[in-house]
Amino acid sequence: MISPHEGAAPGFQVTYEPPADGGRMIVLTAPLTEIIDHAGYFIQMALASLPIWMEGVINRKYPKWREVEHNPDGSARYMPAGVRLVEKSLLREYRSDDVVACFPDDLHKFVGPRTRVVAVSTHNPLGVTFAAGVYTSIFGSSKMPINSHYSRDLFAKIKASPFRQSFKVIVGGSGGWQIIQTDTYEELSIDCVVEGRSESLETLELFRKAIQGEELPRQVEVKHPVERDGILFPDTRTTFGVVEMTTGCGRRCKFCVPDLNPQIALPKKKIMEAVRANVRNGNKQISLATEDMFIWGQVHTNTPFYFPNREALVDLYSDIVNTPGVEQHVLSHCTIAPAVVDPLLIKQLSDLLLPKSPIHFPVLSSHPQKKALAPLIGLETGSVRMAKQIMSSKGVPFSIEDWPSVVIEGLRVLNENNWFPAMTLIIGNPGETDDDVRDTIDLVYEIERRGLFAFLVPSIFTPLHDTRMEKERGVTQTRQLTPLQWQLMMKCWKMNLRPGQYSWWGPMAWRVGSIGMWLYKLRGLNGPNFTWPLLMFSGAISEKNLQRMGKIYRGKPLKVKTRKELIASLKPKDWQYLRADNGDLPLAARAAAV
Ligand code: B12
Ligand code: SF4
Repeated sequence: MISPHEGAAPGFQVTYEPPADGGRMIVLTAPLTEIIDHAGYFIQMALASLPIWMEGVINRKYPKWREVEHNPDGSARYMPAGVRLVEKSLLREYRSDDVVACFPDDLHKFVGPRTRVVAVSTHNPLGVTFAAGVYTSIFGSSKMPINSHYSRDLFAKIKASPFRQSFKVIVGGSGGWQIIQTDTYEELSIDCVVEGRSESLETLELFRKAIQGEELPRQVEVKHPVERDGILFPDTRTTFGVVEMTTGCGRRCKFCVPDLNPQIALPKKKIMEAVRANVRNGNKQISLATEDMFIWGQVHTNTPFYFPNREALVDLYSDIVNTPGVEQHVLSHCTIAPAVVDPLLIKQLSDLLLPKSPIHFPVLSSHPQKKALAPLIGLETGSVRMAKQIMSSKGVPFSIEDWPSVVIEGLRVLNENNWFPAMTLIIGNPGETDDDVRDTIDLVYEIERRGLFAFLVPSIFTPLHDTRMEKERGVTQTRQLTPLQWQLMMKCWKMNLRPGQYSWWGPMAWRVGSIGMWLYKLRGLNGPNFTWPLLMFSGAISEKNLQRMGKIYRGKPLKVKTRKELIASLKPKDWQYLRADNGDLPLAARAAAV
């Protein structure tokens, strides 16, 4: 029996048998809340966004969420794609019995006197990123979303290992920067944070040093492969069947992290091999990770990447959903302008993808089984002034002046084809004025007025590490939000609940629930600016009356360009890239096409 390491946190006073074989030399893991893949994407997003005191809500909805599957040797059956690639990268140099990927609760089975590195992959360990931080801060205790609690729990387990002195802890993944920025190395017992991809030879060098017991730098930045062949693919099962489709984006939004990576469309052959590997290892679901699925097939071709390659996309997705064993397929991220550029592409993708979508929106979908597609799309702002400053190419080939029209027209095309995206909005951008917020409120009301639907996810501006807005400061706490910013936030959530309110008890439950919650906790936390928007959200007083009382701003109708007008606004040099079968071509373009 062995006791915990001296610096271990209280509560980790467990003793256990060390692994009989001395443990593995390199042990890979991730927080449990980032590994689980049943119940779909939404459970992880909820775990990232709700505070730990609301864990009971998740437990009630998904009583089995902590149950995971093991391989016969006790290692993890599935792991986030990031962990799988670290594993794959290391297996270029180390033997497979030197490396293991395991669940946090199984660390003691693999960490022993032979262990030299425990490597942790994290997506969002401290919850200080956009959307995640904001909701926990609305509900209080902003520093402890459920995911963050489980991340800390993982680090505490590692810290408590009786073998802690003989191994190094290396952290990587898209959330590593949160450790650097909050300087939580000591607290979490982390030796080094790696920023960048595991494929890099510098990452291998770091592991070599750690294995030799050399001191590691606190922070290492490693290079991203610039060639598509430099990216590795998993040949074991990944969480949610995530397989990378592209890296980078190309639209150059100033606040964006993934756009800093090179724009690469990964080879179909390798994507398909990774899909089949997932299926072979028991996965029934697949999701292609991308910032914008629509650039795949159009990167570094003679056509600008923002005119999607319809045939290539349809061919790729067709092969994926028709792979024997793939029962479910979920979309990840995309942009909205391609829906305006090529509505027929959206239709063809719907025909292919809806049958395998696990998402059902009974009230919204016109599909016979009420299936829907719900990619994540950035709306960010309805203010053209703001959009010009932070994301001037977001809507290309259309001018950013037309951004509100691109959003409305794009959403119309998507909704008609049963795509009901989750759309993110940023509140409190640096320099955001009341007029900017009013413009965004106008757009949100226009969405409502036209009967369109998107699940609107407002978040508070977070200056993300390394981006061109890293040094900028916006709103930092919910208490600083203005009445208009609060109203925008609560209006989005009110609209999100529309499809859930088609029961006689629904609206009443919300009214009573939200007012009760306000009285109990939220009034003190979020300050006086929150009160009227919350009353609007609850529906206790009608929006008309609240406007009459001067308490809220009800958006004014927007003049929105039709698809035909948007297409007509393109430069003549872009006409050659438009598909005639979508219609709406300007006369001169039609003549040129003959
Ligand atoms: C798929 C995805 C999801 C899925 C699945 C996540 C999962 N657990 O598998 C879902 C929808 C659930 C999700 C949820 C969230 N996500 Co997400 N997601 C992605 C996406 C599109 C792909 C991630 C992926 O698997 N990439 C492929 C793998 C191979 O890349 P990787 O993990 O970065 O790993 C590489 C390197 O980081 C490195 N590496 C990774 N781990 C390690 C470890 C070590 C030791 C080393 C050395 C290197 C290393 O090597 C790998 C390559 O070789 C990314 C965007 C992107 N393109 O990365 C956003 C992204 C990671 N998500 C993001 C966010 C914000 C979230 C949420 C907080 C959103 C929310 N509010 O709900 C939640 C958090 C969930 C949680 N549990 O905490 C942000 C992260 C921002 C940040 N941390 O600063 C990103 C970058 C999106 C964005 N545009 O900003 N996400
Ligand atoms: S469109 Fe999305 S992924 Fe592309 S640069 Fe903008 S925020 Fe980043």
